[in-house]
Amino acid sequence: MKKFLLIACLFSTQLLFAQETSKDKRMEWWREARFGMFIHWGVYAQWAGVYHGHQQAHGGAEWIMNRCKIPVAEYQQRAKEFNPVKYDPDAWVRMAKEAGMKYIIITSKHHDGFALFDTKASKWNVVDATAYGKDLLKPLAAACRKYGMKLGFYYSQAQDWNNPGGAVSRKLMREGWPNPDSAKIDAYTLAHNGHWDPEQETRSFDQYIDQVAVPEVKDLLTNYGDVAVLWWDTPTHMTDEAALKLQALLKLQPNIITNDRLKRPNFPGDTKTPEQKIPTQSQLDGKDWETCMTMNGSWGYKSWDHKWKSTETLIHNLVDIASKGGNYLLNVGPKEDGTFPQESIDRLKAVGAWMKTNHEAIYATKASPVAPFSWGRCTSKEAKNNTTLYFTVFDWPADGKLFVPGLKNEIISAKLLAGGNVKATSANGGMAIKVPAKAPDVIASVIKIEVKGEVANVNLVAKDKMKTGELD
Ligand code: FHN
Repeated sequence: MKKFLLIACLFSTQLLFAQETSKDKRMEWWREARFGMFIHWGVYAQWAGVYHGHQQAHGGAEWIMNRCKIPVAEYQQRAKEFNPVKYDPDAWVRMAKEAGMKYIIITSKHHDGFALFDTKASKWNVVDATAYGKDLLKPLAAACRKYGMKLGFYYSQAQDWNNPGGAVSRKLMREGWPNPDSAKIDAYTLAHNGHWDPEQETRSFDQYIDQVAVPEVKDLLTNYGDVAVLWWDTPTHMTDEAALKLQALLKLQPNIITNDRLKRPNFPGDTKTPEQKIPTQSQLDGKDWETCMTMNGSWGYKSWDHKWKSTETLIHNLVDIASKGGNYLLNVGPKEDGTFPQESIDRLKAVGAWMKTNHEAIYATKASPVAPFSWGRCTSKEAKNNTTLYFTVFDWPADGKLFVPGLKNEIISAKLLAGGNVKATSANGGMAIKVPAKAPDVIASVIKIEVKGEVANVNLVAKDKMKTGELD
């Protein structure tokens, strides 16, 4: 008996090891990528955050149908005019590539249920329901193949406000516009699981899963070549049964990576997904993670949101995330006509210019092994028994002096990625770096330092839990 248990134990350990190894293989490109583009696009771009002259009071513009309680027929009527004649997927992919991004995740279907692709599962798709009448994802997949860009699909598996039976996260009327019938509408949504239109309830959730979500995900995983990522979102009312049906489809793409939003907590997927925030050092537990973030305050295009993050913030975020071993999935919300907002284009270009000089400090790096310090961030790479450390300086020192406490490895070389040498010496139980008076880049300058041997990682403990999706 003892012998049997030992063999069973050995076998299961080996199985676990094999699973982990194959996960490592699948995750290889993703762990090296560090930077991707999120795209939130759909017919909601037609409203751009304005309903009958009212600025949507809360939430991203992609939520306008729910927040403003737009009736199904009215929403679909306007969608008939959706005609993004300036859509140029080749240009989109080039912009992502030039920004230094290695993958794109696009909303194939957001919570309004509108499919950006051709499907027989529902008429609520770009081919059947809009003036445009053509699959939007096919040419994007072709452009991604052309430029060696990985492509992943976001799919709202549970929430669907147009396909009957889809779940709804209940929001109050006042979060949309000051509708005089607010009290009546809120009472209705309370009694109807968040739904505001009887059209949404002519089918059960299980029927919706079987008749819409499952066949649509099957279409996505069959008709677009390699799909790098399936990005689930908001597991509102998800059941194990539904999650298992969707998960089973993933075998159509054996190398696919999935996130942790299919159903909580028992379908953890491959990646954690902190939203609009960068985890603190104490929340890191060795699991793969990706921060998704908007460039202004909205995922979908919102004409009146002008709170754009500065290029400096975006670059610092990217570096901060890489220094903690995560990926940055930065969002663009294209306009109704298919173009990117100019503010997004400008920022992508500026980040790309920085990446041109400094990408080495981002791609294929590992988290910082040294204790956090105030003047910047560190990423690392191991090579031939030695370690390369990249110190990205956010606050260039007026006196030309930087200090890394605790780093005692013998120093092999030190230089600036922008060109030019710096002097690094071991001193006072750490490493002292003497830099030129002027920063090569006012936003962030990278010092590359090679040291002998491994650098012991002092940042391993996860004391706090990482918070991920916003609505779960
Ligand atoms: O409700 C969505 C939201 O519109 C957006 O798609 C984000 C992106 O992570 N996810 C949900 C909120 O967690």
